Amino acid sequence: MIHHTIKHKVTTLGGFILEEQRAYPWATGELSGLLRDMGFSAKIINRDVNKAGLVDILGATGDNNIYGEEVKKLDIFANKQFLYSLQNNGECAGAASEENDDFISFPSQPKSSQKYVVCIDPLDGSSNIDVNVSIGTIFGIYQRISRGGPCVESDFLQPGNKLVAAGYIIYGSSTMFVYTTGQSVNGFTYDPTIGEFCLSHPDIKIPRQGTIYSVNESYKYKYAQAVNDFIEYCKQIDKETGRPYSSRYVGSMVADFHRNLIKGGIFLYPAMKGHPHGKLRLLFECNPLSFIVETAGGKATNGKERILDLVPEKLHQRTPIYIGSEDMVNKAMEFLNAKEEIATIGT
Ligand code: AHM
Ligand code: MG
Repeated sequence: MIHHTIKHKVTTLGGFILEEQRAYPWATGELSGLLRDMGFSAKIINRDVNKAGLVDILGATGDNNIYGEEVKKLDIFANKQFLYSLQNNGECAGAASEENDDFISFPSQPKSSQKYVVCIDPLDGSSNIDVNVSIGTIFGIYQRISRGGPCVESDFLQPGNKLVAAGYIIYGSSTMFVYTTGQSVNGFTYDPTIGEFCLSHPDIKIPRQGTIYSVNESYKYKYAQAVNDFIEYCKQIDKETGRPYSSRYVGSMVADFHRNLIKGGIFLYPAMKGHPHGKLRLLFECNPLSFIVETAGGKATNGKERILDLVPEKLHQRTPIYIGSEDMVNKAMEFLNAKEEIATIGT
């Protein structure tokens, strides 16, 4: 007879979500069900991302999304998969996706309270799909405001400080599911041999100060002088503060964010001439990651205000963002506050 020694306890994503729920005696399990479904969809997307080079799912569809950007087939697949799973979950009243013009209201189901709405970027970093570079999913969960019947737009136009949970999945050298309900940030690595996300990064805390800066420097000519001054600061030699910092920019926000969360660093996508609100979307990208970074002890601002306090006016609103280690974000703010021109850039 073969005896296998169990070396240590493995906590799966599903098990962890349940444990977290038990800590709140008043919890009804609806949020837990929603999070578990996100984990299930992540496994399906992971499967297809991994075989993207083998099947005809790879490549552009030729269509443009609502921003005029080319849509890759996997984006569409991921969008359909998450929306399908959310609709069938029964706890979700509706979803807004970066891939759809408008929000979707799910038909009400008997016996379900449909307390939540979800904002999702199903596959972020789409320009990296074809070239085997990390991509990700970002999601945020809110309690709906309207009661009963179909969702209304104001259910989705809530500031990030109202998020009840947020997370991301990174399809990288390994696949990870990282989420928070506002207490702690926990990361789970996918073990394909057992088909489970297993707790690998409990209670993630972002270092107060890091040594990485992430920005697309090729847009230097479009940034405000204050932004370029900060970038220059990152490159200066100064032993005491560990400068020059390392420049790391994947072009997939989830990947850049994840690395900086673990190692410490700052990611910035500033306002640019002609793009006064930058590129990244408040609801689908910036709010969920800001909720995560703050829970992990970091900071996120648009240059003036806390990202989580911004009240969205439209679903696809964009915002400049400075996100990461607290001291580094504060330093960037010092540069921005020193110059008035940031207020008028792009106008
Ligand atoms: P997407 O939603 O179309 O994938 O675009 C978002 C991505 C982010 O993941 C990334 O940080 C950024 O776009 C990179 O943009 P740029 O190529 O302008 O630096
Ligand atoms: Mg995106």
